[in-house]
Amino acid sequence: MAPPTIRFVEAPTAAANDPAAELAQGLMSRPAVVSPKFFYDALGSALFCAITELPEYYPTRTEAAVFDHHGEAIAAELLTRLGRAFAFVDLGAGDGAKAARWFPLLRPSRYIAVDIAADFLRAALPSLQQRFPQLEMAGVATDFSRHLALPGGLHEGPALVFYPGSSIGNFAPDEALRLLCEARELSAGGALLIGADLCKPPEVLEAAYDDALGVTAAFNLNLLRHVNRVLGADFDVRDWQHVAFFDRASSRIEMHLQARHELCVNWRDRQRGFAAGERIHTENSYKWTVASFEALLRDAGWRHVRHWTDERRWIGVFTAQA
Ligand code: AVI
Repeated sequence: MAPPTIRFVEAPTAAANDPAAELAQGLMSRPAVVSPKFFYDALGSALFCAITELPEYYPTRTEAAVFDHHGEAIAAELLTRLGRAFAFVDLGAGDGAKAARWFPLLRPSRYIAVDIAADFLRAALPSLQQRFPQLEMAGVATDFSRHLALPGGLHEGPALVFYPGSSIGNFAPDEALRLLCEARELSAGGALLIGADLCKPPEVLEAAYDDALGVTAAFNLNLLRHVNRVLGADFDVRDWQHVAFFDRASSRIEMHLQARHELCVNWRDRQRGFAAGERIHTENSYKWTVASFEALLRDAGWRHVRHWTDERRWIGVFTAQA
């Protein structure tokens, strides 16, 4: 029997409609800021993949180990919470590989891959469909960083919302709360499976975001090339330096780009001067405790929160019921 056809939907959000205007506003603010979503052009996505292979960058392999060691227990807990046929909604799906490891254990009735990168989804889903021909699949290209909702008609009944990779850490706590509330509504009485990066010694964190090979520095600097293309700006990456540090008060890694000398950046009919040492804030990566993340989930209305972790307690994998 031929596999079902894959439905693709592009659902632009108001925030994503004018990336040039968003960039110009961020660059003109003081201090200047650029959203981390501008890391992920084709080269940026490849550099992020390289980061996940670095010895210093523990989150990806640690989460994978928690999934490997506790997969069956996690699946049993989720199936108790879900109870009946459900859709598997994969936030930030990429190539769907992280989700696919759960299909044999959870047997969802439908897979909905959600990602900002439409081309990537279109390229990745057909080979996933070949591996799982019984599973109905849909791809939704949308930027859910400001608002998470799916277009109507994609699924009926409950959904499992899957948000791995500790990407929730790239949201400030109030934004994370908003996203988790929206995820609960989207799940329609279903469940959540999410990974969060936990607090650990600052030197471990700072090495993970400022690695010896300079891959994270390249990832951060490459954002300027992406900005040049989107905005028509004239950033020269050689004028800028990667900076990453742990801010204990806000329990977050901050990444910045710091001007090596006084300079001026131009785009269209505008310009922005930077003093030597002035920074552009490009990313926050919040680190949670098990208790603070469980409290966040409960504040977002999730119930029956449980967690699994690794021996060092570096990554938390949480399940919850809507
Ligand atoms: C995607 N996100 C969870 C990564 C993180 O660890 O915050 C992005 C990243 N930034 C620098 N290295 C990795």
